[in-house]
Amino acid sequence: MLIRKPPELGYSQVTPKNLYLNRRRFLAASAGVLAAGCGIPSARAAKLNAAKTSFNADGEKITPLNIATSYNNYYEFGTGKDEPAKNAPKWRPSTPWTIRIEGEVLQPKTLDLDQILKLAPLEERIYRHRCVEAWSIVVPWIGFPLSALLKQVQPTGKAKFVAFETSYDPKQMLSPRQAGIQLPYAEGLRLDEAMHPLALLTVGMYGETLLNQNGAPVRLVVPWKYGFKSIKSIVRIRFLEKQPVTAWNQSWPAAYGFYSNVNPGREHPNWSQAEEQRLGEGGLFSAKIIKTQMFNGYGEQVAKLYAGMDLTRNY
Ligand SMILES: Nc1nc2c(c(=O)[nH]1)N[C@H]1C(S)=C(S)[C@@H](COP(=O)(O)O)O[C@H]1N2
Ligand SMILES: [Mo]
Repeated sequence: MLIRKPPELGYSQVTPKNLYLNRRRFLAASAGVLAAGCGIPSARAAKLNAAKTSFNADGEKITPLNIATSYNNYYEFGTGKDEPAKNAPKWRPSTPWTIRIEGEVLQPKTLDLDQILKLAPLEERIYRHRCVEAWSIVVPWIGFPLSALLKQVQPTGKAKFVAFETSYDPKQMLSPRQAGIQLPYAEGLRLDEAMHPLALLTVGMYGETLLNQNGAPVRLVVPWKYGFKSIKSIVRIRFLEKQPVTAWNQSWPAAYGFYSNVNPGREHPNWSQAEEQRLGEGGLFSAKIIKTQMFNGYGEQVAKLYAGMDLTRNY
């Protein structure tokens, strides 16, 4: 009989038992206790297995981990690209981490991470990630469709939008004045966008739990929209009848629309969106310039959400 050694097991052979075990390890790490005796404190990542599924950015190189974890935006921890990686690791996410889901729903709920992780199997998805500031990365995220969480509460017939909010601790984070945007950080999606299978509720990247600077312990990734829609460290979700106020839209509506679908044809007031710098390619400390794709290359999946809409007006 052929006996496979563990290292030969591919993603497709990861069993529900593996996922369960890794969930437990994930919870141990996120709860701030030392994980399985290996001395992994909560600010560090712990291993997280997931099955690789569809929707992967085909043929594109994955951005080196050190770039994706050290060059990004998390304004609560500083407005410079290197500041989240410097300042966020000191932050201690509250334990247990909970998400409150309320608003236009029949059954409001507060779920902790343990309950959330039981809702659906974890998947690894390699997504293109395009910041409105015209840099991009390709990241193997780990999570499951946001819809699996949203289905837990029954939206009323009035619910048309979903609003998301990041945790905010003024003692450990910048003030709104220092950050230049309203805090708590807020984002939103139309209900059908939020239910789209590409919208990922994300708990890990590169095979491990999220680091604080990337939005630990749980964030959104909405790959067909500019990066700022992918809100980090979520504590509250509200179903609403009206379009919610969102942080960047509120600070500069002419530049940052509610939809903010990646659109090379619609310029930011200060720069073109036709091209992007793909970080980590083209040599050390440089980047490859590539053409930006409509909907960040996910048009085949999402264009139908916007049928009949003028995307220059609804930017
Ligand atoms: N709470 C919060 N979420 C946030 C941000 C932020 O400042 N605060 N920045 C956004 C922006 S502009 C981008 S490009 C991504 C960058 O981080 P990532 O590379 O980990 O996705 O996070 C998004 N989510
Ligand atoms: Mo961004």
